[in-house]
Amino acid sequence: KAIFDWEDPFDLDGQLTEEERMVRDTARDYAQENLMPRVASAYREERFDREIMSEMGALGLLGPTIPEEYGGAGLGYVAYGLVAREVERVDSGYRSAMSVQSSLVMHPIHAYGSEAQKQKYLPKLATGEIVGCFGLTEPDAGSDPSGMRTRAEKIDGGYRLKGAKMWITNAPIADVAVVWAKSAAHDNAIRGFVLERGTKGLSLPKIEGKLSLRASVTGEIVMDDVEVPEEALLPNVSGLKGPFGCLNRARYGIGWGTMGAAEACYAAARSYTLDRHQFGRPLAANQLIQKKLADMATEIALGLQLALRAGRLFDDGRLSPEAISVLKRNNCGKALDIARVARDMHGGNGISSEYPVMRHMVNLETVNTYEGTHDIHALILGRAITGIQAFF
Ligand code: TGC
Ligand code: FAD
Repeated sequence: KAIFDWEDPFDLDGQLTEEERMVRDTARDYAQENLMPRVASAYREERFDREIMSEMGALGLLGPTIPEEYGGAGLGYVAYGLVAREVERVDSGYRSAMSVQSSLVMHPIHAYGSEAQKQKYLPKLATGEIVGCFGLTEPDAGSDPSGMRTRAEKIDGGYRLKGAKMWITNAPIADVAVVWAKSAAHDNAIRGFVLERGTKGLSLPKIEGKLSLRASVTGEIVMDDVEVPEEALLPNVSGLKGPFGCLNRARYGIGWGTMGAAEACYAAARSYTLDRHQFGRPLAANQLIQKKLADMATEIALGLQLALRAGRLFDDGRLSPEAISVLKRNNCGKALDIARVARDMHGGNGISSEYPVMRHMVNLETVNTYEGTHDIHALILGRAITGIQAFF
């Protein structure tokens, strides 16, 4: 009979192209050899090592779907997802840094920017020479970004921006910020602007004291009458579909990434319960423990097949935003459940930083919230299924 592989029961590996496997192996080797040794102390100290961006850039892991002429690797979305999975197998915070740079900064510049903006920013973002962040959320506009207060007003030769963005991944280390604002000169439509660090009135302070995603740096974008030239405007998109076009890509990547975190928790729970003895036998010899492992294996296998199918549709131009909501919502929720159960299976050791499970668990609380909360994605799906808007 065919052999059951506890790590890959449905032969995901066999469904990948040779190029995709190569990208996956590059990301896995890098993440295990270079990120894993750093993560426990980075998490304890609430530290993000800036050089990680340059290291990822050197391996082609930043903006992998951006064409080679702009410094990207010109790969497909399955390859991008595989990178997210390998990086998040170590920590959701490292995947955050990577996916913000790729999907939320490089993508909008590539999709909506002028040729000059593409030439100026993309090659440096691809190598990690510069870091970007993405400002949509505000203190009073999270799930409902249409309620944003940030304003851009037309001035001679450019725009003046005023407002504040909150909970912004990478902001404190960012050289550039893609910021969304209502523009008076464009009928108050939401428009994108590329702001550069050092511009008068722009500050990017760090948010301290997070209990989740501590190996990722998060901050604010404060715009106190920031004046930018006309060339800072992203010319080729107007309205919420601009930021949402970026979120589609990041949410898709999270669908893969969260499965990496779930796989790490599943593997840790399996190995811990095989090694640890209570009542004279391994914990893994108990039916309750085996059921938990069986549930994890099942949800991970389903989640990965969903992610792969989504990636193939994305590469084919046939993945709807609502299907991305199914992927983001399911895989975040299931990964969070798996991490909570894996934490429990480690007993007291499960709360120690010597084991990865509690770190993954508290990280996934953020991942379940950002890029559209679990319930917001249910409402997006509810609207698509019934045709009835239930947000308000
Ligand atoms: P709605 O009326 O639905 O849409 C407004 C316009 O946008 C278009 N649109 C989309 N276009 C492309 N892709 C999508 N997914 C789209 N969703 C909507 C839509 O067609 C329409 O276009 P047009 O031309 O007709 O104007 O807008 P709404 O205000 O009713 O939206 C409601 C809702 C809940 C769907 C939306 O606001 C939402 O998704 N809220 C969640 C907010 C969110 O996800 N924020 C994420 C912030 S970034 C972040 O968290 C980064 S974390 C990164 C990390 O560290 O990894
Ligand atoms: P709220 O919108 O206030 O939601 C609070 C609760 O109410 C949630 O449970 C939500 O599901 C529920 N809720 C809201 N509306 C409804 C409704 N109509 N019906 C039922 N329930 C509802 N944003 C960026 O722009 N860029 C970034 O780089 C970024 N990085 C982040 C990094 C971290 C660590 C965190 C924590 C957040 C980040 N975010 C970023 C912000 C993130 O996208 C928002 O936190 C998220 O969209 C939720 O918004 P909120 O926090 O304002 O919650």
